[in-house]
Amino acid sequence: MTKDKVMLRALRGETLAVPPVWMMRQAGRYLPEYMATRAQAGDFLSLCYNPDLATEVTLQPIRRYGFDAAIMFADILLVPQALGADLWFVTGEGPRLSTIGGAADMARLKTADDIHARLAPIYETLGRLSEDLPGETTLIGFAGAPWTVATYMIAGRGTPDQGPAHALMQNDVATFDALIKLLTEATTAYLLRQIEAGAEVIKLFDSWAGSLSGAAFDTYALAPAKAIFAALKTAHPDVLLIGFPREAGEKYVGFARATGADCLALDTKVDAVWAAKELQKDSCVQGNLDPQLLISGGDKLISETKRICRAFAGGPHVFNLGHGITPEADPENVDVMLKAIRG
Ligand code: 1CP
Repeated sequence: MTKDKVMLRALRGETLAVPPVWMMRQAGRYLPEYMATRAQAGDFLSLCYNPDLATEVTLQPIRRYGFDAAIMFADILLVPQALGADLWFVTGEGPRLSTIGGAADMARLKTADDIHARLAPIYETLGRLSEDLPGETTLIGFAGAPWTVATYMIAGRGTPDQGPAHALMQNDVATFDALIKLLTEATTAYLLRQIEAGAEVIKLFDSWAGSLSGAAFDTYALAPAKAIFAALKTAHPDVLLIGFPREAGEKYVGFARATGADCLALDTKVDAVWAAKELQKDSCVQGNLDPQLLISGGDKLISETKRICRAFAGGPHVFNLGHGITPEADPENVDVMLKAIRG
């Protein structure tokens, strides 16, 4: 009876007395059971590509906290790897990739049709999760949005200001556009398979959307999201879609209507009262709680959690954080947050 899952009801536009709740990065290093399974896998990428262990870490926060949704364990950088980029993780630093600097590098990449063999374990993880999850828990699949994934592929790593990607956009727009087009196609193909494997909701992470402004935002954040969402809805009219143009500021206004997103994920900088007025009339909203509060805890965590619930009580709302929970978070503070939401 998927119709009765609270997460799906909220995403379809229902206003609920108690919002459904899940957390960005809910499977992760703040949980001792995650650290144990990751050690068993050997390293992060081996964990992503092991359906048994990826299923296990996805289920861990559901068992511990009873969240209303589970997000499959994987990473946005698996798509570049499936397209032929080299990918590795440097402990304590983050991801590293082979770089895209021009047409010759683009020519070495595969096409969107070629990604599925490499990504087959991810589809298998989703299949297992749709069998193993409790009946009331919604299964979320995801991908990075083309712009955000392109910033990593161009720089070969995470960057504070996405400088290399902006430079390529300025200096070699043909290569830049070809990369965005390839990523739009590959992301669409990847997400279609995720839905076929059991994902009920798809979240598109545009973590670096905030560094695009004006026409560049419309061309490289809004238009790709619109194209991807349209293809998913055409093939699977019941799928529910979450957009996350992080730090888009005023550009959040109209984003759900323009792209067809059923829900907008809000970063920590968005004012909740403003968002309730300007955004919630068009779609469900989720997010906004500062993940730092799950380190510090205390009365501030409770009052901020309740403030967000109050601000969004008049419309469709899913409780979530404004960005991922950090390794330093105290697992007991998550219980404090849940009690403040659910009473
Ligand atoms: O165990 C570890 O040490 C690895 C840490 C880790 C984890 C737990 C990484 C490396 N990725 C993940 C999992 C992950 N990544 C999930 C799993 C599901 C869940 O939420 O529980 C998801 C949805 C992501 C998405 C992701 N990866 C994003 C978008 C969201 C965001 O955080 O803005 C981004 C930008 C990445 C890239 C990435 N992967 C990992 C790191 C440390 C980073 C950021 C790198 C950087 O910018 O410096």
